[in-house]
Amino acid sequence: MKTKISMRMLRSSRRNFLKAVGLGAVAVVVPRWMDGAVAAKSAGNAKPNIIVVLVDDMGFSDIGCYGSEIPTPNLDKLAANGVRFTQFYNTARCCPARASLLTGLYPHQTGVGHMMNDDGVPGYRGHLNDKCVTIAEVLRPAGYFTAMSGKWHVGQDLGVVPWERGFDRSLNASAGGFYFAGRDKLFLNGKAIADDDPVLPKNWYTTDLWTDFGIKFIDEALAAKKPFYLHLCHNAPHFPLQAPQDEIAKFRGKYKTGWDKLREQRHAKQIELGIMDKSWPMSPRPEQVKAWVSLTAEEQDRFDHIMAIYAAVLSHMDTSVGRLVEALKKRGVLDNTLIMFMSDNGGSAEGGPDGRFKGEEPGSAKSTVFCGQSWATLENTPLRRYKHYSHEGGILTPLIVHWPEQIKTGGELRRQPGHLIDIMATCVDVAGAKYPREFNGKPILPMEGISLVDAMKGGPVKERTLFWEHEGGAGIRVGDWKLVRLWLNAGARKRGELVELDATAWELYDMKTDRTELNNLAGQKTEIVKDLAAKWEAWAKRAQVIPYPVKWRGLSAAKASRKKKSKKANARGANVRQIANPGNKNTRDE
Ligand SMILES: [Ca+2]
Repeated sequence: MKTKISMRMLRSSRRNFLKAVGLGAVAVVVPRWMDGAVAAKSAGNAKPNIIVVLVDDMGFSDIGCYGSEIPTPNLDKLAANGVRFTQFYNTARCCPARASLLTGLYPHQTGVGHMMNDDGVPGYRGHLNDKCVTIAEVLRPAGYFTAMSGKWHVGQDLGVVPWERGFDRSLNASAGGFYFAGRDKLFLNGKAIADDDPVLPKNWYTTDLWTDFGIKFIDEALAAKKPFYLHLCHNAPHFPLQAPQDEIAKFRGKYKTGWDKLREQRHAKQIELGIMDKSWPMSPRPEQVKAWVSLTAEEQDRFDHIMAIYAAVLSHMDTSVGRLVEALKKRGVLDNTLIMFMSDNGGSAEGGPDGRFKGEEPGSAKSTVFCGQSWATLENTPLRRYKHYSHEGGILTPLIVHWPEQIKTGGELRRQPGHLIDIMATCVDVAGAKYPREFNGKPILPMEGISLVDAMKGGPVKERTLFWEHEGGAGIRVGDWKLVRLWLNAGARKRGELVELDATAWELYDMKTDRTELNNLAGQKTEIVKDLAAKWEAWAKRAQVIPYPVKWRGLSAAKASRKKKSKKANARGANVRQIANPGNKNTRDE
């Protein structure tokens, strides 16, 4: 009955709509973009196209419209004509973030709780399982042409590939971490192709390659007269950082200002833009990161060169976004295309405080350059911590949303919290698609996220609880309360980023007054800590976060390290835990 009424209201667009969906008299879900006034305007138009542009290891403050000095005019333009979210979250690491984005579930529910190793327990199989569906698998039956280009990283080596998970077209690599030929195998629509295959441009650079094929696939969609979903996953700006030498040269010398001053500059710009509140102080420079002025001229030059390469990688990525937007405009489909731009995790401290600067001609295919912790501290201004962690520096990303037909209030900020799990629900909403209960005869878990369409337009989002877990590090957010812990975080310990004795304890922060997580209230608000910790524990069980893999090498190493630290702490009579950590008991069984 509801459907009938809706369809009567939408009489003028009914025929086109049904034609587009490829359905006859079957009951359909009416997409909300056709509601009321929108329906009149959209009558006769095609369904909206959707593009997700995902970048890799980019920090919260790295683009101009979020405070950076790196020129990103094309992204800034999208922001000026669209909206920017100030509290949009990812899941702190490449594989889990991609799994979550593609499926609308928490990563562990899809089997990708960590990276691409099959660790034998449901949350850690190293590939997307059969309890989830990808956005492509959901939008294809709704009439969409589905395409992806770039880094896949949800289990190709274990047999989970884009062309079998809903994508009509794909040019992809199994993982990322490369910019030039010779580093990883490419697959075009399921077929492995040589780096010099004639179908590819000569001397390709991944950022351009993914965009070029994205545009090519869009052309195929338009020729097929279908709306499209494009999943465009850049390698940029993940290490090893590589970019054309003339572009690197443009930034050489500019980073001799150093991370201390640049952090202050970015922070001031964020306050001016309204991205950050001036009452939230900047997180202090971590003790592992040296004061810029204490470095020798030679050290400063080396660091300047590293950051010049990073800036060139990012700036090139921005140019490619500009080319994509221009291509949409030329084809007359920009206004009816929802573009969402985000990063899979925060700036990366991998490589340690010094980063890495090895090989011939830094920035070339023969070099290995990592920003490292010192520059990552700038990338995540003004937040604490990095990729891997559930503190804001690890999980907060810019989200730029551009959709001229629907978002008319260009340049505004959206302060409602959102998460990668929301992208599936948003796509389902925008496309008028139906999220399945079963797929290929297998029951599918319900979506965890909510549509952000109302939030994009300035409306509220339903209050809900958001959760994080990665390598034992964890977080939960309810309203403005955020409980977060470092705990085992095996990789981080190995890299020497964690110096805290008391890494097992939960920390509690009020996100309204303390976005930079500097005032830990766990000792004062013990009831809230207890309540949120119990909620986290219940989620961890429900979402396959636990049991942790018995032989998970990271956890084993961390456990050993934790025991060692514990012993030392006890010898000194220190109180190792503020509260009992319910997660611990699950690893005692190892
Ligand atoms: Ca990443």
